[in-house]
Amino acid sequence: MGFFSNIKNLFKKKEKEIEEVKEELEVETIEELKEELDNTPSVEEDIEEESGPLDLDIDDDGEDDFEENDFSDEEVVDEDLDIDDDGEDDFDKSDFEDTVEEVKQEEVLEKIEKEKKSFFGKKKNKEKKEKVQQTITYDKGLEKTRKEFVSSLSLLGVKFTKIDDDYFDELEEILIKADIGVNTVMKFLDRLRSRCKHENITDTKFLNEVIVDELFSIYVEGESLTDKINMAESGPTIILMVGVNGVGKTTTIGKLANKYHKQGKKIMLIGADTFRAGAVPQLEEWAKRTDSLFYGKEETDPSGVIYDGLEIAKKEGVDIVFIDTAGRLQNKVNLMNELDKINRVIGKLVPNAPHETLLIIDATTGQNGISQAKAFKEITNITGIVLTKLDGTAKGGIVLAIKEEVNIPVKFIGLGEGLEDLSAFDIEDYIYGLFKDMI
Ligand SMILES: Nc1nc2c(ncn2[C@@H]2O[C@H](COP(=O)(O)OP(=O)(O)OP(=O)(O)O)[C@@H](O)[C@H]2O)c(=O)[nH]1
Ligand SMILES: [Mg+2]
Repeated sequence: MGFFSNIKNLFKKKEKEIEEVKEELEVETIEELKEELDNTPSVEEDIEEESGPLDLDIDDDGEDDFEENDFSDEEVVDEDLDIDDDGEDDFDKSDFEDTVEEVKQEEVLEKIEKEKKSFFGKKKNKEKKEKVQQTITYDKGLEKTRKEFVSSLSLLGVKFTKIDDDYFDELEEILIKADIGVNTVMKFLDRLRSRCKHENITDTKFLNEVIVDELFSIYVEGESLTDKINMAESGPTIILMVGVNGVGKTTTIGKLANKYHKQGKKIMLIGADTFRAGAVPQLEEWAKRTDSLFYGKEETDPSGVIYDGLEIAKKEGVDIVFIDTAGRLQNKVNLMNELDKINRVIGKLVPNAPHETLLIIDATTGQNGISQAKAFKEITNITGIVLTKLDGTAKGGIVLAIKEEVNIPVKFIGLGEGLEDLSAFDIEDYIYGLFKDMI
């Protein structure tokens, strides 16, 4: 049995979540739902708006770091709850006052309980909405790949009723066309063949679910499902963005700045693409749109710009710094030297930084993107990949090829040009987005 032997349940769960939120927001179509959700503030923004600023410390570990004294600190602590503890029944005025205090204290505790419940209720509901928002972003963004994939596979199912070598040959072609990568496809077909044999599957109409299941067992094999961003324990988190020109580095920085700004983080963007004319003002524009601090300079040494920028970031108490670099790979040695120098400067100013070096890959470039990933991996320590423009390609299978051939986690995917069109990579939503019409 593969990893997602319960793939049907996964799909049902996703559909139920979508239906529930659609009902709650009283919208009919997925398009309306997407619009509605894109305009909804994040959990933190919303709760802060309603209850005044709370130090809720909802961080990226997804856990509720909830503390009682997050609520009504003053009411609880400032009350002088001087209940005497001699244990005797000497009733006098001060005892009566004590009883009043006890009642008061109970009321306060009750109030805290209530607020806590309503807070968690709201937070849970919000989280559900955010989850659904992500699912439908994937749904829309992977539409092209899905349509191509599903229609090819249905045609194949019509053409062949029995599984034979010709069937496998045509299946191989379809998978390679989706840019899953030759090695991955070969490995996958071997597993599929052996599973058909073992489970005695001969009819193609039973195969769709097995195909989905096996494809994703390849992805998740031996790996944890989440690919979180490594945040600094103290001081600023430094995220370096690299990649060849035009892949979407600057746009992705804008989207990430928006995402983290909405979570209440103080963001700074450093424009160290000193090479291409217009690159620095382009990033500055994103800084304005996302309320981020900005530092950048054109036609100078990128390491110097980063040095000055990081000094400011430290002084200003910035939480996350994104550094935009120039995308040039004409000369591997030059690029390697430059990235080495950049890394040295960053490490000197902020120990253990950069905390992430994200390589941006344009999904529409297919196998070329895989070669870029391999080349960059040799040059510098890439900690994650952002796969952009998945909305513009029918080759969404590239996620699997990256996993198989490069073995660097895909951390985010770009699914459109807008500020909200970026999602943390989520294998379940990815499967759903690719195959929901097939199961
Ligand atoms: N459809 C779509 N377009 C995207 C996505 N990400 C970026 N783009 C577009 O890709 C183009 C290039 O994006 P940039 O962010 O300027 O790319 P860059 O890597 O910074 O480019 P250089 O600075 O020239 O190296 C822009 O038109 C973006 O709007 C995406 O996820 N989907
Ligand atoms: Mg750029």
